[in-house]
Parts: sequence; structure tokens; C-alpha cells
Amino acid sequence: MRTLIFDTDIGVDDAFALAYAARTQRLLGITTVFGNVAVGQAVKNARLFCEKMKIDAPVYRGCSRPLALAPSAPAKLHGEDGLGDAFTNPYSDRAPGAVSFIIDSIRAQPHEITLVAIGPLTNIASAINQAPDIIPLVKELVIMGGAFGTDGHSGNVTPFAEFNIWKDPHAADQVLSSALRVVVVPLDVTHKVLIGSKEIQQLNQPVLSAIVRPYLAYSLQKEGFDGMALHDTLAIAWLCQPQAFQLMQGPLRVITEGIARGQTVRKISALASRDDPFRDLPDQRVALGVDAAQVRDHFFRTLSDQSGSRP
Ligand SMILES: [Ca+2]
Repeated sequence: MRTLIFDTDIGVDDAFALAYAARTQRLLGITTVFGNVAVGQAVKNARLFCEKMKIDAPVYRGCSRPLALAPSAPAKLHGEDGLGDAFTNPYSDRAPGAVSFIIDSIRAQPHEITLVAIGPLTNIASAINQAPDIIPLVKELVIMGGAFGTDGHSGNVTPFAEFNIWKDPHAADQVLSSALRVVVVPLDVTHKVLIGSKEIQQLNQPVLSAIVRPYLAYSLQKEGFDGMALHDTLAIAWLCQPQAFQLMQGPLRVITEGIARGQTVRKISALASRDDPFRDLPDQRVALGVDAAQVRDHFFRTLSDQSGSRP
């Protein structure tokens, strides 16, 4: 069990990941960021979901816009409120600052805290820019984001870019090229771990069943699939079942401009090049293969255990 700061633009698949994390890890805090929803809505969503699922973790308010790009509209497939418009939300959107919480926590517990980032990487980039001394003190940063083209999984916003990275490519490039110890869980693997709508019902989790409805309707209409990819949940699966993932190692960057904006790239060229954008960058790990059955099995067992105990 690890001590986590859970960084999220909380929409539907984030909520599944949070439920999974709450049953398998120690949650130090939830830091919110713009993305699936505006950051104020993310604060409200995190509080509402924690109340409904009896999760005890403080919520912090993070960045409201990308580092360099103009803000773009939130995603709509998670419903207007990001959680399927299933509940009225009485909570305030005010909360203490996420970036200082991240910095202070890592300084207070060096080498103990794992960051899980399942939204745009703006809070993480801001934290390491403001306090570079925390970089070697982070135990690990697990990112759901990016796409490297395995089996055609190259993007879900554009043919090149995955949503979290596309929303703030400059932040993602700074984070991936930093000396943080990173594991990237990209679309290459998240698209291989699917859950059907009947299976979601069988979890017997009424809150999850309620928030997922518009998301499933969108998936059925757009992709003809009555279910969803678990996406953000795979970042938690890495913590629970690392043996289920096949990793590649090497330096990573993000394209920040042009038609491929938001594309995650890894060094694959064996030729010597004159200008090398990967020069002197640390190796990062990226998951390009997954044992989907193993991940699904642990997720189902954990979430369908009504005692709420930690398996
Ligand atoms: Ca997310």
C-alpha cells in the first residue's frame, strides 16, 4: 500500500479510479485540475464523490488553465457536471491550493509519496517549476496519459493526441523530460482493459452505476460498444498489479505545436542525429503491454467486495 496524492480532473473514469485507489492505497489528498470539467467543478465533484463513497480525503484546488495554451472547453461525454449529472451537488468550489499542498507534502515526507496524475499535468508541472527540490523526493509519478501507437492506439482527441496530454502539452513535456521517476500508462494499454455495462451493474456499486450512464450511452452511440475502457483506473492498477504490465524504457517528449500537438513521442531512432531533442534526458518507463484479464480480475474483486475491506 502506498501513500498517494491523487491528481484528477474528476470525471467518470477518474471516479472509478478513485474508488479503486481508496480501497487499495492510503490517500493523503485529492488535488484537482481543469480537464474533463473546470477546476471548480472538479473540487465539487471530488467532495461529492468522496461523500457518496465514504472516502475520507481532503480536497485541494489546482490549476484552472494550461501553462501556455488558451483554455479549451471541458469534455462533454461525462455529462454537464462531469459525473453523469446523477446527483445534485451542494459543495463549495473553494479549497486550499493544490500546488502548495503537493510541494509541502513531498518536502514533509521525502521519498514516501506517490503522485498519481489522471488529468492534464499542469499541477505537477507547476509544483516542480516552483520547487525543483521536490523532484528527487517523489517516490514515483504514475501518469494516465499519452498514446504511442501500439495496435493503432495513437490518440483520442486527434489522431496523434490523448486528451490529458493534449489539454496541456507544455506541462506534459516539462514533466516527462524532468528527472521525476515516471511511469506512463497510455492509451496503448488503457484501451485494452474494457468493462461491459452489465459488469458495471454486477459490481453492485449504485453510485458508480448512476454516474456512468451518459458515458455508456456515448460509447454505445459512438463506438457501438456497450461498456467502457477503464482508462484512469489503469494508473491504480499499476500500483496494485505491476506484474501485469510490460514496460519500455527511454526518454519521452511531447509535441507542443502544429498538427501533432499533444503527441507523446519516445526515442526509437537508432541513428545518430545532429539535433537530438532527447539529448541528456532521463529514461522514463511507459507501459505498452498489459495482461487485461489480470487487471480486470483484481479490479472486480476489489470493487465488488461490499465490506469495503482492503483485499
Ligand atoms: Ca481524468
